Amino acid sequence: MHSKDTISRLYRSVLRIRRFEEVAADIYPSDKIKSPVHLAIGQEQVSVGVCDVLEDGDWVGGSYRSHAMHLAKGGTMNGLMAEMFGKETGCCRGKGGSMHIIDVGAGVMGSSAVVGTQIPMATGYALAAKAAGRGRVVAVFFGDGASEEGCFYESLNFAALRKLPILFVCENNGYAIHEPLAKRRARPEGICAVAEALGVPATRIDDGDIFAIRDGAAKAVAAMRAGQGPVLMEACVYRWRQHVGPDEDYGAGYRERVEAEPWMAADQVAKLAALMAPGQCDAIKAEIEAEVAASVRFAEESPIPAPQELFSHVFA
Ligand SMILES: Cc1ncc(C[n+]2csc(CCOP(=O)(O)OP(=O)(O)O)c2C)c(N)n1
Ligand SMILES: [Mg+2]
Repeated sequence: MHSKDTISRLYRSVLRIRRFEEVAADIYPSDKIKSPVHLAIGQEQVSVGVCDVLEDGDWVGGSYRSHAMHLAKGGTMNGLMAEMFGKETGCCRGKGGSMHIIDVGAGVMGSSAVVGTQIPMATGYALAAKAAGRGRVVAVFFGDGASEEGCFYESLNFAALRKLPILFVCENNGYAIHEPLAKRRARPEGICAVAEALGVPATRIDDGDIFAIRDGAAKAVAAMRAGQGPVLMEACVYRWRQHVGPDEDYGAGYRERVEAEPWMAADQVAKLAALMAPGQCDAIKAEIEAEVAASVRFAEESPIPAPQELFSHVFA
């Protein structure tokens, strides 16, 4: 059983991400958002469940599909919306856009558009965290497709060998762009077995349940803080929208809407809402609508970066 506080905190966080992305999707055709968008609508609970058990000094890293991770870890909506608009007030001063989110103050080490590259980078952060000896941990989010990159194996092996405090979170939505797992792996259900073979204990949550994700992460993080080394969590979820872009794509020829329906029926936003008092839900909804609307105004009213900004915060 989870406390009322936990339920309302999780509800607020998943709904906040859902509404941010729905509004961003509505704005997208206007061309005000200056980068491609990869939406996590339907998958928000993975970031929310994991980040719920992280602390301020812990780090997260992710892929191009990382709005949820940023907001769940404590990033501001203003900073993220302005970043998507390419504005100076964005969390990367307009240089990163939707796919390259860095927010050091919120513990977001970065997100990367090159599939899988966040995994070795996060492993390096975990090595640094272990050397610093302050009990900090790292969670790295990546897709099922990324688990087929060579650097996934290298990183897991190194993390297991050095007992690094890193939670590898595989967000398995069953597809790499349009290619289903069964066309890519001889053993589509073998991601955890691969991790175990490399010495990384692994758990699979096959129904996208936010409480199972949160509790699994809590157990893993406690073990990591106690020096027991890395853990892999495979969380099965479903991407409701296109791989990239604001729309649904059930007519695109690679999947049918009927496949999505059980996942939509098990929507975690609705599930959490049903566990709360109606008045409390309405109050949270109203606050979130106001926050999203304010972030759009903030992004619209913010200046575009001055040309000289091109030369700040770059190595060469
Ligand atoms: C190294 C590399 N190879 C290929 C691509 C093209 N690409 C972009 S997203 C993607 C699919 C990745 O799927 P997955 O890891 O499951 O993440 P999801 O998009 O489902 O969240 C591919 C192949 C890329 N960006 N980088
Ligand atoms: Mg995928």
